[in-house]
Amino acid sequence: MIILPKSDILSSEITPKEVFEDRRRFIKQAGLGLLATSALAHSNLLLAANTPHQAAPAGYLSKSAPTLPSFTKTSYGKEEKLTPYEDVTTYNNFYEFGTSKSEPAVNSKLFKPHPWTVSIEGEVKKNKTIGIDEILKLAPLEERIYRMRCVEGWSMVIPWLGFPLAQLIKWAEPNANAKYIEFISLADSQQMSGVNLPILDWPYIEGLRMDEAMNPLTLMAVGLYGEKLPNQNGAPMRLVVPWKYGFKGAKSIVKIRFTEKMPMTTWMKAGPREYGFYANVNPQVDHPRWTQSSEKRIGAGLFAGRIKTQMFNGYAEQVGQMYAGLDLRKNF
Ligand SMILES: Nc1nc2c(c(=O)[nH]1)N[C@H]1C(S)=C(S)[C@@H](COP(=O)(O)O)O[C@H]1N2
Ligand SMILES: [Mo]
Repeated sequence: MIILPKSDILSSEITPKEVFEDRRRFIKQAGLGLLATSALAHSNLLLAANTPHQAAPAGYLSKSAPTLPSFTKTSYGKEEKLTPYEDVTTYNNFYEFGTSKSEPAVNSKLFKPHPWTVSIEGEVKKNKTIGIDEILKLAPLEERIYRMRCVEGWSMVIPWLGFPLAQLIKWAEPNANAKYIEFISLADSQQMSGVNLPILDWPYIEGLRMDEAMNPLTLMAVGLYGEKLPNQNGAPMRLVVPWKYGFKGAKSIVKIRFTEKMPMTTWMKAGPREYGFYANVNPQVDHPRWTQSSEKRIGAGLFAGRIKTQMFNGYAEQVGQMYAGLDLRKNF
């Protein structure tokens, strides 16, 4: 009989999960986690400066996950230099998995985005549910390269894979009362450590006006860089609205609700003076804590200067007419 020395047993195997999680939190609070994460973020920047294009690593798809159908390339964003894969997948905002940029990639490793069901409710012909595999068959997948501008003043260029949200709305059959659409993210305290903390009023909720939702630019993304969405980017399905600040793009969506009234979103609740419903990228309307006139392009290299932020993030031609007559200072 072989007797294992004590050190061969992982603490995660012998310690109840809660205690194990608590310990990790303690390590973080002691500053060790902080040190490690800032070092990681720093090395990513260096890496980005020297690596023009980094493909998604081979063997990236997990065996149990659905593989994505083939997709067509579109002409969107061909002129833009892509943000390296490494940055897109390690510099994230996904508070359900922690509030620092590097935490989501680490803390979402065991997250299970399959099987996955999305429920459709509110102002619809009838409530229904649809599985992620069926969603993938609703419409042909396209690659769309979009700029993404976070309200915090940084931006990326990401090659998303997805389909126009309009296709899913058509399937959902909203009724004539539907003026707005609400997107609700998963809030699973078992899988998402951040949900146990009062960081935001969970679940994460975002919304769009119906015409914004139907705009051909609005994408339901299921992948990036030619592969299925990494967990930290909102697997298996997240919203992408390229002319709005990044927080409009709700991740890991489990529910879509059509409403007559403008939905109250999570960020509006958290800070009504700081976050409005529209959240259109606008270099002329500053956030109380950040200038919106310029942005830092992530992965552009350590010495790259800030670049000018464009009205509607550069998509004014495609979306500007939807806001004719709306005071964009009041409706920020
Ligand atoms: N459910 C959920 N969705 C979310 C967030 C979040 O914390 N939770 N963060 C938002 C913010 S602030 C941004 S900038 C983008 C970041 O997307 P990315 O990590 O894929 O770049 O996701 C948005 N969607
Ligand atoms: Mo953001």
